[in-house]
Amino acid sequence: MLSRIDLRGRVPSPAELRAALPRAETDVDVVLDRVRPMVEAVHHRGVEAVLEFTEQFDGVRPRTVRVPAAAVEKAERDLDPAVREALLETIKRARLVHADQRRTDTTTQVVPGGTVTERWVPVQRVGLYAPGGLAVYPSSVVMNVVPAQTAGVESLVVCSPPQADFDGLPHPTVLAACALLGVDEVWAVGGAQAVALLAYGGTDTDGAELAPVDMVTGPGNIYLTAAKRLLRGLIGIDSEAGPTEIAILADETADPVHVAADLISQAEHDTLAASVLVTTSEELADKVDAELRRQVTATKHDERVTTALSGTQSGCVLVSDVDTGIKVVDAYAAEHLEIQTAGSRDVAARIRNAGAIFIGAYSPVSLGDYCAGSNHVLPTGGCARHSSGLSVQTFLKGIHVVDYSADALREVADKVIALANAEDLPAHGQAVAARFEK
Ligand code: HSO
Ligand code: ZN
Repeated sequence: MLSRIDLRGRVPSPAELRAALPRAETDVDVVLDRVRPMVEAVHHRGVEAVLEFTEQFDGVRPRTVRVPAAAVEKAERDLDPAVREALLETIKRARLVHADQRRTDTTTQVVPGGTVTERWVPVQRVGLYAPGGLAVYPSSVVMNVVPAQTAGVESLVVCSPPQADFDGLPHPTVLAACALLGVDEVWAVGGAQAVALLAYGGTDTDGAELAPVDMVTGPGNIYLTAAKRLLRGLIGIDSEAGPTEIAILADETADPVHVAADLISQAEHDTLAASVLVTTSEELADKVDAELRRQVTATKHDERVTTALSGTQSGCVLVSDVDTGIKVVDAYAAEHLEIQTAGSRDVAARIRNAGAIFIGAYSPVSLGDYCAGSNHVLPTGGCARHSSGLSVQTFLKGIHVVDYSADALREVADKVIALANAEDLPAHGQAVAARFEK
């Protein structure tokens, strides 16, 4: 089922590995030209343009783009009790973990009378995106809202596309999740037009104002990602989310039933999702293949899963030993990495590149998707080489606060003047010298 790459007997270089390893191709560039005029239209014509795109892409025209408070409250009242309990547990665990991420300000005394403080300040207003359509993820509302709230973001707005089946409102479980989190500003808008509306702000059909945001986070389709790329700078963004990925580093001690189930779990998201097994054991690889065939027939989204597993972005890599396996998964830099080997904690400690790591037989990615307390908005497409998942830190900015006395400045004045002259910027030096001239 999974195509095989046999690297046994070789230790390929990182560059060779990058070329050899499967990866989904999602080229945001190709849709930029289509998205640019949409962003412009929303910039100039606001909600009127938003509603035109909404009718075109979502097949529905909401009466107001802002979701009435009564609809958010009703969605919470109508929520299935088991889902409510599960969401509350997810929120509780996520809050527990994210509370520990809060940074404290640090003050460094550089010289007597001269200090630099790094002050962490939350972004003031943030727009959080929750996808709709094929993917309706109330869990992602939690994963975006909790770190933002924990960081102290003052003003939060959630956007999610209106659904024709729900009278032009976003999906009710998304609305209910907002209510449970205490978010009352929700707008029924999706895709590229959502990012543009958040960035520029606008006036609703009934006169309600959407104030522009400073930052937009949350996963979405390729058009939303293109809009984020176009508007980055005017607004801050999280990393560009691509199709989900799971890599599993396993040896002969791994249980093929678990390995297959976990590979299928993420393949369920998308036909472009990537499920990659890296193993030292050919026997395990064979057993996982047999298990995949057995389990796929029993799974609900079997067609989507089969397409994802047999796509070129998925595969099984055979390696001679765990050391080479570590090199392979480091080069791949998966969004989610499971370690199912002997001594899995020690192996995990040696990993450099992964969005999140799941250790041993009882930490599957699905746990992290919902109830581990960790965040599930994670870097994809190899971005885990340089970026982190969503955290409290995403919503904080560090400000350096410089506080020097006259004596402390005098002591270093000649150094500032020397460097300013070396850069042919003498007025910089003069700004210091002027303070000590009579
Ligand atoms: N695995 C997805 C998140 C998710 N899974 C939401 C289920 N719902 C990306 O980390
Ligand atoms: Zn998932």
